[in-house]
Amino acid sequence: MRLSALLSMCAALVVNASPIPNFVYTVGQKFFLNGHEYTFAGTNAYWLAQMSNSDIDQAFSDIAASGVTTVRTWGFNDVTSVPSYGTYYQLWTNGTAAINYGSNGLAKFDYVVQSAAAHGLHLVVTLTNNWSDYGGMDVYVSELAPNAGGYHDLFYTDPTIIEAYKTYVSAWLTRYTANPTILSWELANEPRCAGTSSPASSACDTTTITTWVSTLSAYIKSVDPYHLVAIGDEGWFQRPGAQPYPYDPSVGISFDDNIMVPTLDWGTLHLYPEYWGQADNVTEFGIAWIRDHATVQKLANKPVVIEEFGVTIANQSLVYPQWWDEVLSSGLAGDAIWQSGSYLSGGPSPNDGFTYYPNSTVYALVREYAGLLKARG
Ligand SMILES: *[C@@H]1O[C@H](CO)[C@@H](O)[C@H](O)[C@@H]1NC(C)=O
Ligand SMILES: *[C@@H]1O[C@H](CO)[C@@H](O)[C@H](O)[C@H]1NC(C)=O
Ligand SMILES: *[C@@H]1O[C@H](CO)[C@@H](O)[C@H](O)[C@H]1NC(C)=O
Ligand SMILES: *[C@@H]1O[C@H](CO)[C@@H](O)[C@H](O)[C@H]1NC(C)=O
Ligand SMILES: *[C@@H]1O[C@H](CO)[C@@H](O)[C@H](O)[C@H]1NC(C)=O
Repeated sequence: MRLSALLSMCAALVVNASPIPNFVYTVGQKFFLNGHEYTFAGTNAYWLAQMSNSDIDQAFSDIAASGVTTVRTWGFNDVTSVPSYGTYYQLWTNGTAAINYGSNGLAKFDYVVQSAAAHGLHLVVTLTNNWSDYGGMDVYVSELAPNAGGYHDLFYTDPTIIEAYKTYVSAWLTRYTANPTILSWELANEPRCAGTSSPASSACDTTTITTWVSTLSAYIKSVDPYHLVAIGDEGWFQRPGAQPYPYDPSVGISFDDNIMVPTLDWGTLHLYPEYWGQADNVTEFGIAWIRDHATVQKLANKPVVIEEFGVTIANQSLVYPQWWDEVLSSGLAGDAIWQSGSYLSGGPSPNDGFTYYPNSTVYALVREYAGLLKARG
């Protein structure tokens, strides 16, 4: 543990020795851009690439007006047949993937990047999903290891799947290597041993995902040394003793271990207390969750960001300010609320119960707290 902490500090120093102009980089627990502190005040909008170009512009315009600097969005959609509508990046046929470079594929994402830049925003791009929304890990497993028991965690260990994922990731890395609008790549949204439609094998434990994170983040750095890399995980702990479930050694992924991987630049956590057995205690649980990750941020000496959070059962306008206050006072590097909404040409953008729109109380709070985070530094 000590050695890996030391290695990660050395890696940080090497990166910081020559920051690339216009690329966001890290020094210790903070983000920087062109020699100035970069405020990671963010939001999520996974659906951006599914919209028309004018709707993408509208969404980024609303987001920029809320004062945030950073938008997290999906860089994946794996399909097994061509959809009648919408953007996809990889079409699977009988175990072979074809990357879609067309106007409903990576060329569409070019517009997302272009519009983000035009609105002065940076992007965090996540490259696959634990969940089966937009394909994700289970598509790789069913296409490439159809007779191996269907275990979700084959995604992290099967050599053919690892190569296929590297091939996909490299298409993104090479397309955007020189593009500073991308702040960071993320390996996966919410990786865990178990999947939506597939179980975990008995072999999957925390070392499974830590090893995968180590391999894949090193691979990304080898192809694209300019962009930051994070996981995109929920920040689960593996703490001994009687603990609330997100601290409990049952989920199979360890924030304490993963943050020490030298080729990871920053740490991520999510916060959904009502889905994590904490429905009676959403505010207090969230405050403790943020504080405990800020403690690890200091130990690891890397920025840590609460890059998704939400609650539906309580008044968001009362809960979120208490969570943001803890971000500010704990020193946690940044935040990104789940999720931004806009009124678009075809109606409101998707609302999963967490979406805030430009005329809402939460939108005004996003703006206020983005300003407070910038002022804190
Ligand atoms: C992956 O997806 C399914 C969601 O149904 C869950 O069963 C697993 O816990 C897993 N984790 C997530 C969402 O990160
Ligand atoms: C895929 O496999 C099925 C069943 O073997 C076959 O019928 C089909 O032609 C194959 N499709 C392609 C595009 O190879
Ligand atoms: C609520 O969460 C906090 C932080 O985890 C904990 O200290 C407290 O005991 C919890 N309260 C209840 C009633 O569960
Ligand atoms: C939620 O809190 C906000 C801000 O305190 C308040 O304006 C609003 O009326 C509350 N809404 C409900 C439904 O309690
Ligand atoms: C916000 O604007 C939308 C679309 O114009 C409208 O339907 C909604 O009622 C408004 N909500 C509030 C809280 O003003």
